[in-house]
Amino acid sequence: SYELIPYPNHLTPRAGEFAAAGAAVACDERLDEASRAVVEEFAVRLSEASGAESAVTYEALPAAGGFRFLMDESLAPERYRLDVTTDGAEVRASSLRGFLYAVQTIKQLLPAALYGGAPAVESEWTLPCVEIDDAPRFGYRGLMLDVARHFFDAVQVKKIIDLMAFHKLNTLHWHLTDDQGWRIEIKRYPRLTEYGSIRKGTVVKKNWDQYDGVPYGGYYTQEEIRDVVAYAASRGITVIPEIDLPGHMLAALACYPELGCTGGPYEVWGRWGVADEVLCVGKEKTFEFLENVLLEVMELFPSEYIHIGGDECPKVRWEKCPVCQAKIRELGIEGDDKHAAEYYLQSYVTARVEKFLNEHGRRIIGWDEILEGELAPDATVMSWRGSEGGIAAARLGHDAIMTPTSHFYFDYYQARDIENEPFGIGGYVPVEKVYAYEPIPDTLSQELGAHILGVQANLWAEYIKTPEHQEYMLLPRMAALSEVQWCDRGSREWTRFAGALPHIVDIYERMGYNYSPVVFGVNCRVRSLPEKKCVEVTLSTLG
Ligand code: NAG
Repeated sequence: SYELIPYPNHLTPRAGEFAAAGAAVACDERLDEASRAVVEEFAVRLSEASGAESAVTYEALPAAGGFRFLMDESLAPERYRLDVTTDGAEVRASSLRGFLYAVQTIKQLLPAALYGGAPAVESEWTLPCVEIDDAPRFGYRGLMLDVARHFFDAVQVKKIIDLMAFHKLNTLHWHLTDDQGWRIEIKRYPRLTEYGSIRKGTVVKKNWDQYDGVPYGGYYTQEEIRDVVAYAASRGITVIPEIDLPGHMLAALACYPELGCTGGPYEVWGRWGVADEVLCVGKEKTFEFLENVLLEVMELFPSEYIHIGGDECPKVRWEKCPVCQAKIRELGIEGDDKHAAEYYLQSYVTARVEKFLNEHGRRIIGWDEILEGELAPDATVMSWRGSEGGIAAARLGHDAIMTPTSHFYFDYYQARDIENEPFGIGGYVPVEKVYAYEPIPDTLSQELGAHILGVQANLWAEYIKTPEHQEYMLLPRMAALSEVQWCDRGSREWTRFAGALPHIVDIYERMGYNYSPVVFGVNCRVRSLPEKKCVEVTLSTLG
């Protein structure tokens, strides 16, 4: 059987097996350095796990036999072909991502012992024969990590990047700034991390009057950021930074109160929710600040897109602020029956920041609030309050990424029995709900549907404090996410997916990740795993 997640879009079963242990690994010398590294890492892993040496060579590619990695420039960058016969396994791809995805598929087809843990016996090191021609449905396959509400260090972020590569995701959206902490070093404004990365205490659960009184902080140096970006790149993953503006900026305001409408004083926030205090956008020095920050951000992140946030920006300060009101008059902004003038003021901010980034060769993504007022000329919309924002954006001829709370807010509970879950923000997004999402609604024509670039899950971290909890919230929902992102409509099938899940969970276990054993809202016993907190329910009885 082919227990693969995400399942390939074209897979033809074949009879027989290829004995992989000790097989030679021959590589086309045209493979670039990054692709070679992926192949070499695989060969080392296979040798270690099987106990038989698989050596990599770059000269004299044999016509058949063993593992053969071939450069095939006719294939699109994310496409790969894998041809396994009883004699050998041949991979064709044209770029790092193609080779990487082929290797992920091969690894999933081998015994889970490849990933560590209890060894398999030598006779088990076989690959089932198969013919695969595979490429993703969507070009944007994202995961967002919130490191502002709780901080996860570079080591943990890399661990999540490995998980993303395992599931063939290609974009990490890094939410680096928020009311509760500024997490990215900006040389020109050292206070942002010296002071703005630390809050005095944190609200206890949802008791809004009770604080733990424990200072909390953390940030990445620019060196660490560069290192994470390079690490992600070597795994085919683009990192998109988010500087959330003009709301969600209390941490920055606490450092530079002159950037607010009231002048402060402000504090790095110790509670959750939406703060009234936002950037004063009537002042030129606010834009000077944003542009200087973004210049350093662009130095660190080579991504085409920069995420500028835009969500949850209350307008109460702007309504009362003489400087903002003067700006509204100066720009000749008027409200209409849909939105007050202050909404158009936010549109002005977004468009102005977009123009600045465009001039530096970058494009913006913003949360769906950027649709309110007037959408900036080239903005991509991230649809989170349902799918409607994405649909509206597509109808306006703009690109969109679907990340509705209903299906992709991985901070929401995945079990019905929340008494036995780690404390969370609320909501209910079980793995089968994630799986059931269709990103392109029938109401969009094929032409407009092409504006839906892909899908992303968001892991907000108000109540997620530890790496274990972070992984628990991601797994196994990330497996379901990966099929929504990768599989064509016709290749997605719950029963087949659920049947492969125990193998994938076995791999999580061996890779040392924490995960939730909950499927269909109840605890599930997963095949071949030690009895943890599991009850006797098998996937087949859940059907
Ligand atoms: C939203 C907020 C986010 C918060 C999350 C919790 C967006 C775009 N904004 O209200 O800051 O952490 O919900 O689920 O999601």
